Amino acid sequence: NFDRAYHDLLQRILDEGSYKDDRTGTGTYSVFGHQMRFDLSEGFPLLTTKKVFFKMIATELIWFIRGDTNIKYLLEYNNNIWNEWAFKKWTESEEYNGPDMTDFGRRALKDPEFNEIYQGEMASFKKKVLEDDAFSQKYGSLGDVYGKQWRHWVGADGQVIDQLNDVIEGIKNQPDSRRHIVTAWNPAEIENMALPPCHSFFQFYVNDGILSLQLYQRSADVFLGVPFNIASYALLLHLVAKECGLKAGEFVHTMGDAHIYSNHLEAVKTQLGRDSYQPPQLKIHGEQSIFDLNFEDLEIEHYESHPYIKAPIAV
Ligand code: DHF
Ligand code: TMP
Repeated sequence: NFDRAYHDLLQRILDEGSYKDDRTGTGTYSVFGHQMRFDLSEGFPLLTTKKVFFKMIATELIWFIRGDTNIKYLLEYNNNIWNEWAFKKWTESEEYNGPDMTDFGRRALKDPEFNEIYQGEMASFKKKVLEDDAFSQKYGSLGDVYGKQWRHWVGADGQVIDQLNDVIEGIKNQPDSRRHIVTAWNPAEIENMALPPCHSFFQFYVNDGILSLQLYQRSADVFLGVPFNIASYALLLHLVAKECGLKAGEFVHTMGDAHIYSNHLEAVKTQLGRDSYQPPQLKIHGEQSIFDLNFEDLEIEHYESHPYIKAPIAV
């Protein structure tokens, strides 16, 4: 049962987690080192004890696969999950001359008057990214994040490495290899990223016609980020398995700093009080390659869930 593994992690952090301050100034309870396993033959691991939006997960993954790092693509699907980190770069730039947006994430939570102003600035930022090409090229970009590293890793001599394509060729041609790896953690380019990769490194494993994937996630926001990360990598495993003519096996989710933000505790307790439903099923329509996939080719069937639980994201 997929929700069980997730609830066990939430409960473990509540029982054993130690409190510490963090970069965002919010404070977290955390454990270091945790692993969950999801056998995809049992269904698709979209959590059922709160509603999780598959469309956001799928459009974000397709955006990574396209090698895109600009939020414009996400905004075209009304996907707002990366806005704050592009907005931060914009408001810290020399060209920005609107109201002071220092520490906007935390201020918007405690100051209603500031929140109004922030919402207005964010709305005009989104509009400009969608409508003004020159602006979006400059300020819609998150820098050298996932899509860049997966598809266009630049080596020391300027050679461009397509890690995702290479790993797929590797799985097809030498399934027994122990080198089926994609890494987003490029130390030389961390400083050019809006946020250093959280889901940083993954490896595939083939046995008996079954493909498995293990992810190393260095930092895990267990209430908001992790439900997305589980579904995203489960979807990636399905897509790569299909591409290689293999069956999707296990998604192994290994985490470093697994934390619950102090302002998510109430939400976590609500979720822990709920019983799970049967997991939904993923349908991939058509026979196109993983590199030509559109959101419209994907479908989640029989998704029954408890209601959405809203919680603030730490920026
Ligand atoms: N920062 C932090 N502090 N936690 C994160 O999980 C995180 N994730 C990022 C970027 N920075 C982050 C990228 N992924 C949401 C989910 C994943 C995600 C970013 C945001 C999120 O806000 N989810 C909400 C609403 C989603 C929606 O807009 O519909 C949720 O309740 O799941
Ligand atoms: P950090 O860079 O200081 O670790 O902050 C990143 C935060 O974002 C941290 O709470 C983990 C969270 N996060 C996820 O949990 N999953 C994700 O996919 C992303 C992008 C971030």
